[in-house]
Amino acid sequence: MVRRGFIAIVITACASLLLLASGRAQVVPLPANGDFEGGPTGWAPTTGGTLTIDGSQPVNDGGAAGHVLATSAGTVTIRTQYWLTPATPGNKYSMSLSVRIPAATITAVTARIDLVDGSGAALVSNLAAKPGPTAGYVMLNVAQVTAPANTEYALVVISGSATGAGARFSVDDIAITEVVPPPPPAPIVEPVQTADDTVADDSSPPPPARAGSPIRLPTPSAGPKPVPLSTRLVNGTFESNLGSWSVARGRAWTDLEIPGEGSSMVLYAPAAGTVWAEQVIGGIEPGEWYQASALLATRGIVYAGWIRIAWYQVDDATGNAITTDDSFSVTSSDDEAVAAAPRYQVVGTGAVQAPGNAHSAIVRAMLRINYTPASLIVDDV
Ligand SMILES: [Ca+2]
Ligand SMILES: [Ca+2]
Repeated sequence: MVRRGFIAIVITACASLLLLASGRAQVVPLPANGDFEGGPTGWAPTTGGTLTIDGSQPVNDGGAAGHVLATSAGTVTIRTQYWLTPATPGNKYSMSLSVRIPAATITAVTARIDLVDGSGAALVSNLAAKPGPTAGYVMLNVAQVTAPANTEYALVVISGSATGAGARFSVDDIAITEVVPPPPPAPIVEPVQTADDTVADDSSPPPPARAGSPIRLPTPSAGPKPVPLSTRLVNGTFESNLGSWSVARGRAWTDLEIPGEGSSMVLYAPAAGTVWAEQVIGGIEPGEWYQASALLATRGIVYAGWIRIAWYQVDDATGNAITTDDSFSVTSSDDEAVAAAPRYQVVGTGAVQAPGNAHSAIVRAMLRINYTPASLIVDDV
């Protein structure tokens, strides 16, 4: 599957070589709503117990997490509906999630990513385990695995070893990262653009969907032009400091970070986890096409920085989101974190259709880090 939609607008030839050398990473929009904000969507029946998705137990972020309760001693397992997460042979997949084991009645939680064929049979797997109990939520990382030929989907399996009925653990923020291998040396990105040029260029098409993705619908070629949510946002350029934005976890401030862009938001994550800044948008037309984009740059080792649209049924974006749409993500490795020239990238959701019952949305700039503190520079949302 060709990932045509990756909108890396590379500022310098040097940066483009870096990008080609490291492959292209994105957080796969997990159809199984890995943050559990979309209710039971995407989860298959639980074996050995029950799965409750709400805020009745502590959550890692948002309003809900997945709470797994064992009904007997042994293994209690939740798994995704694998056919909702297409995967591509040759691409590399890794996974992170947050796990909370409140008591020693769960002796360990294991998380597994299976790359499966069209019938759901596993071709290759990788897993990570976390012994319990844990002090609050801790991050569990499943190492990268390469999808073999015949791979069609990725399946997420999370199990707890229970000493008896009533043992419980919680899961939140499951994210799969897909790395597309570098393409064969061919078209070198020409370029040298200023940040201003890249932002002014609205003519480039939005990233198309992954073929077969049931989540992100492709833009009908002759269909309506998506409404840029930037036209609905207040202070998307951060020229009024953080006015109209609210910050969840982490911290944010504004500073002169990108030449020619004036004031930008610096979204800072002090420890491993996900932080974000968000703004509510009312007056969403159900079924209308929208898009959101932003100019992003990383500071430090960033696992992923991206833009998310969360759709809500009520007018004021309260309660649980119906579903979410994510842009491609920016990332930076150890090497890139110390690169002299900062890279700026425009990422967007592409044209996405508001659910038929959506009346409001929240646009979020999201930052996930796994290690040391890092920042995401955000502008022109
Ligand atoms: Ca959540
Ligand atoms: Ca600005």
